[in-house]
Amino acid sequence: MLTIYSSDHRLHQGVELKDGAVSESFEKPARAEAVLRHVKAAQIGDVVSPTSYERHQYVGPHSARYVNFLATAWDEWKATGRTCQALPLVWPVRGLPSRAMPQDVDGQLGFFSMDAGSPINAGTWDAICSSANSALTGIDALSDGMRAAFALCRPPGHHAGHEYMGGYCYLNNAAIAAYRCIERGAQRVAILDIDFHHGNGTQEIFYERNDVLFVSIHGDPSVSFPYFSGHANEQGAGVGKGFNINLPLPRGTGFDRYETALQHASVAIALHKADALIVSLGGDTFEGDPISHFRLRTTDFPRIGRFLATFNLPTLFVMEGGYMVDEIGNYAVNVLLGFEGRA
Ligand code: SP5
Ligand code: ZN
Repeated sequence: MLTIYSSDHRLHQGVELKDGAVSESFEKPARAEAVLRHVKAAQIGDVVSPTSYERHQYVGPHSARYVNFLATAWDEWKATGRTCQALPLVWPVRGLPSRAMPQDVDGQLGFFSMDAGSPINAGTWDAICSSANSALTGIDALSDGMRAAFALCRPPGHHAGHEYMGGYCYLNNAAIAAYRCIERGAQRVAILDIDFHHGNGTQEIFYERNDVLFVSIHGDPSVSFPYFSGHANEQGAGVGKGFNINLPLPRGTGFDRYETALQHASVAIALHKADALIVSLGGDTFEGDPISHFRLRTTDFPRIGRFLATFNLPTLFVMEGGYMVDEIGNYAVNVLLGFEGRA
């Protein structure tokens, strides 16, 4: 299996509001470095750098004005005289009348975000481009005939919507890869999201489409981030009705219940007759994750990988969350080893 990784992710180091104080984000560079270490130790295959792609490859899943905002926000913020990270402070919630894009960066930060979890600093744009380019390079490898690839993306992507960042995400790497997959000739694509959190951004981007099936197994949004997306009754709209499947699970979910959800997902994926599978792979389903509450154990991860291999599809794994830094590489790579029949 090919792994795509760029050290550019280190250019992005964010802050997060935690228990009322600004501190280092759970989503930090050491995460990707831990995963890379485990990839190398497990000899999972070659590690290559992403190819460069033009910015227009991000447009479609995202709006042009949102991509432009991401590219220019730091300079605009700096021009106001500030050197700290850029964070939103006001959002166009229901009840406020205007949906017009504000002209200054403080307003735009709120306009283009769902939460304050995605700060922007000097290196953010380069890091998020390399992350998206890793997913694009992976899907191109599949389109060229490779069976499987692992895009070791950081920052993650699945909370990023058509026109918003949030939940540590900026560009939706999995969605950008799915668009590219169709551009390269696929008729149908399935995206399976097994990060602990609901992939609200991916859901939004494909909600009205019947060629991209989105299936997500995640913590019940009534008690888990992102709270406002991920319920079972969100099933797609228009021709996309039935092509969005949410499988929310309660606090404390262990492998028994998780496996039942995986089986449910696999029936839907088989029926879709997809040409390729994209897996949004989060390690935050692990029992020790500091911000999540499933109870999967180390030995459960190879079982997930073995299960995914039975779909018999060209498969791109895209790294999403997972915050127990020392262990995250372990479970991500255990899924890949299980997929390859080596664990
Ligand atoms: C990609 C991804 O996994 N994003 C997750 C974003 C979660 N952001 C909200 C974090 C809130 C953590 N609060 C939990 C406190 C537990 N002590
Ligand atoms: Zn997550």
